Amino acid sequence: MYSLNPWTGKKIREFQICDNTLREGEQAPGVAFAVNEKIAIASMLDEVGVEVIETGFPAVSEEERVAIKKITELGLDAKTSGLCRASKTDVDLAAECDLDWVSIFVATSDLHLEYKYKCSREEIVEKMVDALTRAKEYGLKVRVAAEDATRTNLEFLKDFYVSAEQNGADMVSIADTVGILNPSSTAYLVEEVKKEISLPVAVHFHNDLGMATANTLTALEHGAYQIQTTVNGIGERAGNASLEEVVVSLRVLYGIEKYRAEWLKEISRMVEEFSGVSTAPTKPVVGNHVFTHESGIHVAAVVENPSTYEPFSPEMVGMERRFIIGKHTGKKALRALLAKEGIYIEENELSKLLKNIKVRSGRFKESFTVRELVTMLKSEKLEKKA
Ligand code: HCA
Ligand code: CU
Repeated sequence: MYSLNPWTGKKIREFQICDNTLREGEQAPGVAFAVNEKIAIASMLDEVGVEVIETGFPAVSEEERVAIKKITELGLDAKTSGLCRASKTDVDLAAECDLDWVSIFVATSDLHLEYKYKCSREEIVEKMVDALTRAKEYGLKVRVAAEDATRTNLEFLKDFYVSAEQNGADMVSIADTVGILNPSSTAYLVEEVKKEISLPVAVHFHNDLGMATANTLTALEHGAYQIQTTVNGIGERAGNASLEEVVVSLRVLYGIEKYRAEWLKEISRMVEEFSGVSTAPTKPVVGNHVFTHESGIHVAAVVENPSTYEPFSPEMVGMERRFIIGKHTGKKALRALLAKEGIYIEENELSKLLKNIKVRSGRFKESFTVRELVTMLKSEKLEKKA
């Protein structure tokens, strides 16, 4: 079974989402989720239907392990995972948390080997194999992730994955740690890795160049199995591929409806509140401007048929459509918006009203929602103030 991109004919075969908000998202500057917040986010991710939840980084603290255990005890449909360095101690700590999966990550690029670890490629492979072996002894499923994979010598990267496969890994993972791939380099790299190994391939994209969502979809088209996301795209620096963008793109571009998109606004709001990281009004899918129309030309058309200027409906993602009346409002749009509220005014009154609105919005940068305008009309405040 696969889904088809109607424009390109590219197919997406079976895949899963691993959401990383609770681990990578928490690495965004200043973010630290309380235990009850982690539980609430995990439960909501389960509602959305992601297949795997990366619950945290067990070695971070005792408190982190308590939070992870509470999540694993919830009995969610989603599988749980936790991040470990390539260290037996990290794996031992993860093994206390009743997780399904561990993600063992280690950097593979010469840059990281020289400046971070100060060790050789061979030593890195050895460390990874030691940690992997330990995790398999605990009966855990293991995803072996190459950090900074996208700046790693390709031959060495392939050897690294082959070692992981030969030593019992269940999945290998490409981390675009500093976000330097674009869709065509993503396609190339995923295909090269898949030529070498038969394990499922995971991908983890950072958004430093704004490519994370596009790369994620491209990786799927080229055979990646697990894609990683975070809610609102929060994560280190510019963050990661965002859950909302990925879920909606899968629906709009490929007709994949296995995730409950109607929870996306709710989970976005929740993560905004708990993380303290606010979402830009222009943020795709969940930003406050995304279903707000002001231009007269647009409003008049949307009143007739919303799909003229909306690629997907606000209801699909738990949002609402809004109309703003201001400098760019036209007479036709204003008449239509008022008619929707049961208000009909004569032509010359309508012209006067529109003139008033334009003067006010030009002078004072004011704009109104339809409800505000109706209230003002009823109390005649608009006339008096202008
Ligand atoms: C990090 C690690 C990681 C790991 C990704 C993964 C990355 O640098 O914090 O689990 O695949 O981006 O390399 O988030
Ligand atoms: Cu990351």
